[in-house]
Amino acid sequence: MDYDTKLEDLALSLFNIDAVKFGDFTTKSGIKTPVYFDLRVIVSYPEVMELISDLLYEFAVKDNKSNHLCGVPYTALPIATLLSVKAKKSMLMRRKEAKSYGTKKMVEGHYNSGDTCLIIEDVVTSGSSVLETVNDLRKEGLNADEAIIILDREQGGRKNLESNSVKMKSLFTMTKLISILVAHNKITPQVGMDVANYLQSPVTIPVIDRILLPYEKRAEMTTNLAAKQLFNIMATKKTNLCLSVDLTSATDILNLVEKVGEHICMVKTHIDIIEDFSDNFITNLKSLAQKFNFLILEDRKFADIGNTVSLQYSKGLYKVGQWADCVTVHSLPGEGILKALNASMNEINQGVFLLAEMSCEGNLITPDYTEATVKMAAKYPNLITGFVCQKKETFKDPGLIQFTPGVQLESSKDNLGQVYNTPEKVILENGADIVVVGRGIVAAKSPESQAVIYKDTLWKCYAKRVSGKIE
Ligand code: 5BU
Repeated sequence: MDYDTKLEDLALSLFNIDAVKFGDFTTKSGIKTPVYFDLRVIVSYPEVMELISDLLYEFAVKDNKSNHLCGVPYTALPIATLLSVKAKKSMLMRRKEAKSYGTKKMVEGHYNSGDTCLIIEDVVTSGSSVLETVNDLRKEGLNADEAIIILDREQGGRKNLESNSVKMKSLFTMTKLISILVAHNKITPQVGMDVANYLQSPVTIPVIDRILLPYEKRAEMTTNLAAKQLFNIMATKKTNLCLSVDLTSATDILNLVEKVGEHICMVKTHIDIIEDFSDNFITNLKSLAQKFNFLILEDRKFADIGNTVSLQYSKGLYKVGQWADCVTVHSLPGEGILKALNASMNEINQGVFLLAEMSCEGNLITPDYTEATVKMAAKYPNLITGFVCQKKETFKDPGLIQFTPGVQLESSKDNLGQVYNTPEKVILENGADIVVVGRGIVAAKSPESQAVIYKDTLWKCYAKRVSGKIE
C-alpha cells in the first residue's frame, strides 16, 4: 500500500472505530463543535495502532535526527513507544504530575542536556498540551523544537506552537480528513460543509495562561483596586515577596519591617499575636508602608456569619478595617461573609484574599470546596483581590492574585503540619504570584540579607516564568 492509500485507510478506520464523530458536541470549555475526536480508543485496535505508527514513521520519524522522542501523555504514549521501537530511537517519558517521593523528575529516561527531542501528539487544537510537554523538556535542558501530530484541528495550534519555536507537522489537517470521509460517503457533503463553516467561524483564541502574563499587564486586567496596586508595586519594586511578620512584639515587628521594607510588596500580620498592641503600632506600620510602598494584609481568616464578621472587621481592639489593605477570609460560611465585607470595606482600594486551599498537611479542604470557593468569588469582582491557594489550576482570571504561603528555600516541614515548597516549585510549577515567607526570614540570623536572597530568588523565578520558556 502506498502512503496516500494508507492515509485514506487510516481516516476511514478512525471513523469506523468512533475515534472521530459528527453531531452536536460541547467541549470541556463549553464551545459547540460539529466534530469530535477521541483517539484514546485506538489502543483497542492493534491494526490501527500499526497503521498510525507506520504512517508517522514514514512521514516524519524515519529521517528525523533527534536524539529522543517523547509522547504527550497519555494518548500519544503508546504511539511514541511503537515509534521508538521501530526507529530504534530512545524514548523519554514526561510525567503529568511530579512524583511526591524520590527523584521528583518530570522527565524519565536517560538523556543529556542539549539533546534534541521530537514530540509526538495525537490531536492539536490550541497546542497547549504539546507546549506543556515542550516546557518540561526544555526545563531539563533538552531541545524540543519539533512536534509530529496525527491531526491538526486547524484552530490556532500551529501558530501557537510556532510562536513558541515549535515546528509542527501533521498527518492530517481537519480539512483533509473531512474531504476523505466525504469522498468515501462516510459523511454527507452537508456535514463536510458544516465542519468547514465551523472552521471558518471565529474560533476560540486560546486563553492566555495568567501565569505567563507580566504583573504590569495583569494590573490592567483586575477589577479590584488593591490587586491593581499590588501588581503595580510588584512590577515597580521588582519583588513578589510578602513578609509574614509573625513576631509578638510591636517593636520587633517595626524594626524588622524598617530593615526589609524595600524588598517586599506586602507585610502580612497576625495582629492578635502582638502582646503590646497599640494604635501607635498601627500608625508606625502605616508610615513604613507609605515610606517603602507596600500593602498590609491582616491574615485574620474570618470565618463567621456575615453579621459577626462585620463587627470583627470594624470594631474591637484592632479595628482591622481601618488600616488593613487586605484581609484573608474563609469561604466556609458561604456568601454572607463576602456580602458583609463588601458592605464594610470603607476604602475602595481594600480587598479580600479568599482561602481556596491551605499549605498544611491534613487540612480538610477538598477539590469541590476549592471550586465552590472560586465560583463564589466570581460574584464579587470588586471585592476579591485573589486567592490564598497552592495550585495554578485553582483559578484562571489573570486579574486575581495567587497568594501562596508555605515557602522556604529548601522543601521541608515544621513539626505542626506546615509544608514548605521551594520558590522554584511554587512560582514555576504551582503558579504563585505573591509568595509568603515567615520563619524563613524572621527566624534567620540576618533577616535583612535573607529577605534579599528570597526576593532575588523569587523574582528570578517569576522572570523565567513570564519569559515564556517555562509554562
Ligand atoms: P511560615 O513561618 O513561613 O511557615 O509562615 C507562614 C504564614 O502564612 C503564617 O503566618 C501562617 O499563618 C500563614 N499561612 C500558612 O502558612 N498557610 C496557609 O495555608 C495559610 C496561611 Br491560609
